[in-house]
This record gives sequence, C-alpha cells and structure tokens, in this order.
Amino acid sequence: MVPLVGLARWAVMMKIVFDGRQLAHAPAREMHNGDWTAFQETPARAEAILAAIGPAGPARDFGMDPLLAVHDAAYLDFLKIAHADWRAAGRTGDAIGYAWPIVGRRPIDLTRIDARLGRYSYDAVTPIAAGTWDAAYWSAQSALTALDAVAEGASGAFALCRPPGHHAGRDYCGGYCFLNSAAIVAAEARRRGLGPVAILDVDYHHGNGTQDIFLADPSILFVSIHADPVADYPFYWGHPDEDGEGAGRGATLNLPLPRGTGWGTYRPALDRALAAIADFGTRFLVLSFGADTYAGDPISHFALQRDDFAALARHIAAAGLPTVTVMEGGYAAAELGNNVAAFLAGLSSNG
Ligand code: OKP
Ligand code: ZN
Repeated sequence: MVPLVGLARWAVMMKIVFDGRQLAHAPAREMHNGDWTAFQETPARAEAILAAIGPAGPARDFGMDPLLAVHDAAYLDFLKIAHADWRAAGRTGDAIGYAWPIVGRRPIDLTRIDARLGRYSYDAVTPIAAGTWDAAYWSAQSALTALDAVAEGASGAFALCRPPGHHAGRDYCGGYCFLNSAAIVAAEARRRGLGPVAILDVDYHHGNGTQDIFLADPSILFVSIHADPVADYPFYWGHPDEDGEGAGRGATLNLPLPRGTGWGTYRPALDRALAAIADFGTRFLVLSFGADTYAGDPISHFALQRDDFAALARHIAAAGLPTVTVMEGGYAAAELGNNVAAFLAGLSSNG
C-alpha cells in the first residue's frame, strides 16, 4: 500500500457495516437558497468514506419490526411507493413536495401524491428518487447490524448510514433523511435490555427527528451539540429551552454553538454533554456522527480540523460505554474519508 504523503494514517479497529444497496438513493438536485443545485448527499460520500476506512461487512436483514418501533406504518407505506406514485402522476425526475400542512391543519387522509409529499415531509431538500426506499431501508439495517455486533460483545461498531437519519421523525422525512437509524438503534437497544440508552448527536445540524421521536420519553436521553438554529438549518428545533415534554422533561439537552466554533469552544459543550450522559446512568450509547463540523465543509460553519475529530472521539470513548456510531452528515468530499477515519480511530483508542 502506498502511504499518503503528509497525511496521518488512522487505523480503524472496529466493525464497519455498509450495504451496497444504500447507494441506490441518488436524487439529481435540491433547492438551495432559491435555486436548484446539485444534490449534496451523494452516493460518492459513502464511497469516499469506505475508501478511507477499509472494508465493511454487509448488513443483515432485521425486517420491518425495528423500523415500526420508531416510525408510523402509514409513513413507511408512503416512502415505499412515493416515487412510483410520482411517476404514475406523469412526472419525471425525483418526487418533491411543494405544499405543506402547517401545524393546525387537519391531517386529512388525501391520496394525491403532492398532498402526501407535503403530509410526510417538512422541507424541499429531501427529494425521493427511484432507489430511496431501498437505500434508506438498508441504511437502517446497517445500523441494526452494528447494534447486533455490540450486543454480542464488541465495544463499538460503526454503521456507514447513508442516507442519514437524524432529521427524520416518526412520520416525516427531511434534511436528506428518511429513516432515523439512530432512533431505530436506540429503541432496539432498549428493547433488548441494554439500557439506559443515550443518544449523542454531534452532527453540525440539530437532530430534530431524533429529538421529536423521544421528546416525551424519559427512558432515552437525547443530547445534541450543533450550530445555533437561530442561524442554521433546521431553524425550528434545537434551541436551548427545548428540554423534553411531559414525562420526558429533562431527557433532552440542546447545546447550540455559534458559527465559527472550533475545538476550544466545542470541548466545554462536549464535557457538558458527557456529564449529562453519565448522570443519566447511561449504559449504552448511540452516537450520531456528522463530519460536517469540519472547517472545510461546504454547507456548514464550524472550524474543527481533522485531528479535532480524533480528540472528540477520544473524549467520547473515555466514557467507556458500548457504542453504536451511525453516520449522519459531512459534505467536504475530498476530506470526508480522512475525517471519518480520524474519528473512528479516536473512538477505538482506550481513553
Ligand atoms: C443533513 B445532515 C443549505 C443548507 C441546508 C439541508 C441540510 C441537511 C443536513 N441551504 N440544507 O444533518 O448533515
Ligand atoms: Zn448535518
């Protein structure tokens, strides 16, 4: 093997799961600042990560039950056939909504594809393509396969989830996400008696879907460090006063940080997050990892460097918890693989 001159080589010592069917999701374009631009969440992202972290094992098929533990059956039925319905309506290209039922409208059970796209999504950056259901299904199965490895005794496993999941809620897609792999793993870990379960989300964007799914649930802690939604997507979630609802009050913790955040600002927030996770009595950790906190990320505004990903991961690993890591965002294509490799190498280290 030819060493990469000038680049640290990171040895990744953990089980990696990926299924080739996850590449089937390939929308052409997304709405960005009022224009159509090339879709950012590309199959090439997964290929770049794989090239840097070495071979991945295939996903096993755990079926629909673990998905139905987190998502509405009607939403899953919609996702499966949305693209076919779009084509049946005489459309070309990817399915995308243009009218959304703002809170307060009756959830009328309409059949027209445009009405259903609005009912089950909340933004215009999440097109549904011919291969979307298959890719999302296998992304979730990869996450469940990683969970299985940890349940069998591995200290950690990484699911190269793509499409990502943390913006998808019980009955909605959004933010490039369709099935919430982190939430699916957390619910399945709880069902298997591995809890208390905490989810730590370190993607640049707030994990609104994960938060919504467990908002009123006191048994799963959700902690997120992310760009302040005053200035960044997803805007309407992730503010510091969102701390859970009903019985779930106190089991949601949001730690928004300003644009420009580097490791010096990030680290104290991470310490707070890890302290909350320890206080919760956590015995099992689900980590939503986005590499879009990288200084060179094209759609984000933090300033982490590659070595900071290793430090971030070492801090998390020092908690000593069995951990399933699922991939979320990260769009700096040329550096993505090395950043993920640095993170996973840090996770594999002992303290
Ligand atoms: C998905 B994940 C550009 C900015 C935002 C949607 C971002 C989805 C991020 N106009 N577009 O959390 O990385
Ligand atoms: Zn993100």
